Amino acid sequence: MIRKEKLIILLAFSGIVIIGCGSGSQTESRGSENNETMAATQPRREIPHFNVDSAYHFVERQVAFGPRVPNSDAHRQCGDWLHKTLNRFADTVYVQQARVRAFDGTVLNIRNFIGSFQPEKSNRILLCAHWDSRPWADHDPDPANHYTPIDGANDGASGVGVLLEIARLLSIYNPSVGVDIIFFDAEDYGKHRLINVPDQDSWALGSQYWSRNPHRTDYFARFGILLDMVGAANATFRHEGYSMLYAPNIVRKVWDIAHRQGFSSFFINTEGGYVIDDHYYINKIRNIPVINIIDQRTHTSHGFFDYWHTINDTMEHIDPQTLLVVGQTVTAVIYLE
Ligand code: AHN
Ligand code: ZN
Repeated sequence: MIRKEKLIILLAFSGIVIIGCGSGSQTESRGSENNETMAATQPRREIPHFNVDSAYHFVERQVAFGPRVPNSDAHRQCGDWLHKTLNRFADTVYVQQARVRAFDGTVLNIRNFIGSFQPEKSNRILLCAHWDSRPWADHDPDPANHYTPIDGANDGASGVGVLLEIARLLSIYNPSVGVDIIFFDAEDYGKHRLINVPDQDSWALGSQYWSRNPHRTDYFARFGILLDMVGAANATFRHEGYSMLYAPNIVRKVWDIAHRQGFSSFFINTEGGYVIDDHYYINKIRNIPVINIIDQRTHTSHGFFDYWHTINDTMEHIDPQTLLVVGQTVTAVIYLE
């Protein structure tokens, strides 16, 4: 029986605080003292069963904090919970803390959480999602809600919930590759639809920061997968534009595996639009081929699910079936490597 020891390393850089370029500090803790999560010693080729009830519960837990808008209490509390939860499962957890400036001048206190599994391996894959939620429901049909923060049950929490369940599986069964799970902050603080300012690089502030300041210098992963909006009923995952531009072979690999699992009605072989999202900056700045598994629709004006950036992006519109097909597909990708 292998019991992981706990060791906490604090790496806080004090000094001049440069807002905008992002001032930061990093905390690293290794190991876990949870008896339930012992790492296996032998790599496992069999694909473990993705527990969708567990994933659903992880989505619920995040939403229960309230809208996870940067600088809010709910955001801080959810961040603390994510840190604690990731620490139960991962071998090493890094917390990257920074201040970044939003499009409207607001200085945001952000944290990116990185959980590493089998950190000694150089053959690695990267999985990520954003954990913040949007401060404004600027696509709500009712203008009275255009400045109301959203729950982000699908837009944010769904991807994190799926990845936490995968983290739990990784704590039990070792795949042959090393895995890093990153929860990015401040993805959804992008320009408000009704505020007339440039929105150049206003989205994905946490991943932009990480791409310029990775948790380990010269960090590399062979490929990465971003999950965004993976919890709505009847989701359709198409070949997103930047994923095809930067990592077409990874798109094919993942869609093939999804089809082999019987999920071809969700993972459709159709061209999607180009979405500026966390994967775009990792591709552009860090040169790691990262794809986006993102629900894209043709019947809405914005190209996303019906409740996108509305106050109705809530728990009641999360469909476990979608969490399952995405979770089981990504699990298969990892354990087939
Ligand atoms: C743009 O609308 C430019 N990007 C959408 C990225 C996003 C927002 N993902 C979730 N919420
Ligand atoms: Zn969003």
